[in-house]
Formats: sequence, C-alpha cells, structure tokens
Amino acid sequence: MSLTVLVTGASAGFGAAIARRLVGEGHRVIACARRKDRLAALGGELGNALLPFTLDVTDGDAVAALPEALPAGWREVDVLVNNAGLALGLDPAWKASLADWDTMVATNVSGLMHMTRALLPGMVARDRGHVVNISSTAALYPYPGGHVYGASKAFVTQFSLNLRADLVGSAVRVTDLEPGLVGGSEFSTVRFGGDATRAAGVYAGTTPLSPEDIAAAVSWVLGLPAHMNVNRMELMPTCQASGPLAIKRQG
Ligand code: 8X3
Repeated sequence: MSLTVLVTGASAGFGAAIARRLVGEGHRVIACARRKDRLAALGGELGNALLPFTLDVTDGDAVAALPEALPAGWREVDVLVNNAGLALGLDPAWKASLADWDTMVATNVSGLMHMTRALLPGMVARDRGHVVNISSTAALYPYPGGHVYGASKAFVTQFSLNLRADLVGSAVRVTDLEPGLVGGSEFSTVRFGGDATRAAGVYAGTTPLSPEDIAAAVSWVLGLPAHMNVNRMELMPTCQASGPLAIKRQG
C-alpha cells in the first residue's frame, strides 16, 4: 500500500535517507526542511514521488497552517516522521550556552509537539496514521554534556508513550525510535559548531549505525501489520553499549 509520508528535517542525514528509502519502496514523501536548495536537489533525485516543502518546525504559525498549505492530493498524511532535531554543544551545564538550550527545546520539543498537533487530528478523523518520533538513546542514558539534549529527547520518548495512551483503540500508531551512535550525518558537525575534525573524532575507531540503518527501522515499523504497534525501539551499533554506571573515586 502506497503511503503519504511527511518527514521533517528531510534535507540531510536521517531525514533524507528516510525519504530515499520510502520513495524507493513506492511511497510518496513530503520532504520538509528549511534548506530549499537541498530539498530541490532531493526532489531532482527522487522525482514526482517527493514533494519538497520549505518549513521551519520552530515557526508555529507555518506549522499550524501546514495541513491546509499542502497541495491537493497531498493533504491526507498517513505517516508523520518527526525527525527534525539537533544537539548543540558538549560543555558542562554550568558553562553551556543558554541560547543553545533554547534552540534545542524550540526544535526538539516545541517543533515536534506542534507538528504532531497539526497532523494528528486528520489521522484520528481518518482512523489511519502513524507518528514516528526520532528520539535518542540520550533520552534514557545520561552522559556528560548531554543535559538539555538528553532531556529534550526524554520529552520525545515520554510524549510518544503518552500519545499512545490517548490513541489506544484507534488505528493510529505511534513509534519512538531511539538511535545511539550514528555516523554519516551532520549531527556532530552541527553539535560542534561546524568543527568537522572534532565531529570526526566522535566516530573514530567505530563502526556506527548509518542514516540508512535508521531508515530501515522506519520502513520496518511502517510495514508491520496494522494491529501491531512498536512503542519504543532502541538502536545501537555493536560497538556501543549502555553500561557501566560511572563511579568517580578519590586518588
Ligand atoms: C544521538 C546519540 O549519544 O550523541 O542522539 O546523544 S548521542
């Protein structure tokens, strides 16, 4: 069955990989992002099954107007992939930029919340739909410098579970994906303010997950039988694990 899928943050990384994978499987994708030129390039690559749509998820008015702003034939969105998000900085909380904290909350929390609120009514009215939220292992496992990024992803995970509580008994599904170490995207370069060398260091000596791995997980959860909901899915490469708990000893 061909689905109409809206992906935020679709100009690069996970979002572009998800768009490529789903168009390749015969679905139609509304690719939302701020960078028009990148979206146009993706449209050129993927053809008419991809609708480039310039959108900043932190612009509440634009998000609220989105369902009506979509062209006829694209308004019945079956799947919302809330992928737009970012991490900024890795300084300890007492040194971190307050502006960076506000930006992460605006995108990772408010943007995702507004997108969901804009598209969920149509899904409920049609009794058909799937919200896939891209959270992170940082939602559950703290690390130094993770502060607001991890907390914003904890919001995403808990919001996803709470959406399920409202939607139980409806055909609308909600899945929270929690990737760990994923290379091949702009994530770390953005986190370190464009410092590509520092970003490369995050993945040195590892075989991280790839954006295509995340796209495969999205594809899998979408293709499951309609009565089956994956609530949470935690994804790590084999070179990563969640332990041990840290203990700092004297001397
Ligand atoms: C990305 C994973 O470990 O950099 O969400 O926070 S991590």
